Amino acid sequence: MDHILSGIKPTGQLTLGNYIGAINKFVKLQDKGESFLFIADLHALTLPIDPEVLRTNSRDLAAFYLAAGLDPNKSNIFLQSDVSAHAELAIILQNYLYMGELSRMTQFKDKSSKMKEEAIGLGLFAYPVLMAADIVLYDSKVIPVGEDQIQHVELTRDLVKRFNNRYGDVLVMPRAEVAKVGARIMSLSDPTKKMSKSDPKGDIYLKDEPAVIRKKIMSAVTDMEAHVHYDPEKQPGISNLMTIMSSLTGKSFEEIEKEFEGKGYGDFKRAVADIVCSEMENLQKRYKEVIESGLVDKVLEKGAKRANEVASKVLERVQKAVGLYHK
Ligand code: AQP
Repeated sequence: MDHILSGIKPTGQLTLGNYIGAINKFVKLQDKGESFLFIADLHALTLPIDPEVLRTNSRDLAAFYLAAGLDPNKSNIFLQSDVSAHAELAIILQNYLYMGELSRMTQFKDKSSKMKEEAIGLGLFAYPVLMAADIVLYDSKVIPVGEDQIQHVELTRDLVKRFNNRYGDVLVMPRAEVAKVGARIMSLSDPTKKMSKSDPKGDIYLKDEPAVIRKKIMSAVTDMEAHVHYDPEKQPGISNLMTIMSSLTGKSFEEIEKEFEGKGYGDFKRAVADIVCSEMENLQKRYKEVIESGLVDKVLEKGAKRANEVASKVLERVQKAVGLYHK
């Protein structure tokens, strides 16, 4: 059975972008192989975060995974920090990725450009090494991610090629699986920017009340064209709302254009708001049930046990390959 691997950082409140671009995809993929879905808490430490906030976000993320429909019997949900092989493998792999490559990573450039040099931790610079370790540790071929993560999977592919050229077929070559629709949900207030939990302007949060969601969608930035048409260059705001609608209903852009032919943006936004609110209401109801059931800790424990089984074997293979002593 193929292994599928992905993770989300518990750095803030989850957004509709995380839901459409990642969580929903995990749910669809869980019948195609054994999934390893981790809560990337070690990555969350690369920028300052309050310990209590990190703990709450981590539990919330696990609860949202379950609420969205991930089945703990098919998907291993676990904390990255519960599987020490992630950190151990990163220490080895850091020798096969280079400073130039790391300094070209978009996420490092974006985040470090807003900081004073003295405040930039080594972890923020070196996080792609840990990410490469995350990716190769489960022998996964399929890495479902949003568009912003392709660069990390590409870097990992370079590393795998480099490592295997030197040591033989030790690591499995991963490939990013990016959805055709919904791989990049944009901010509602600036549709040229990604909806991002670290940049709250224009976000819809999975915990937002329906009235708040409706207000955000009704005031989403659009354009003067006044017809519902998919054109991300000329009509980025409307195209983004169409992407949200299409991702949550399965309707194609053509179907949406036909449905709203001759209608104004107000009607279209109301329809998008109805769909998002209904989806979020159901999700929030299940999230509450999950939290009250006390299931989260059990699921994390079970997930970590299985993840440790698989990861320790891959780590040992790498240790042997590079010459670390093993009987
Ligand atoms: N807007 C988005 N559209 C589609 N997919 C998205 N993802 C994130 N935003 C969108 C996908 O969610 C997964 C987890 O991403 P992440 O944990 O790296 O977090 P983030 O939300 O992308 O991070 P931010 O907003 O930059 O904030 P920080 O760094 O503070 O956590 C990935 O598969 C991603 O593609």
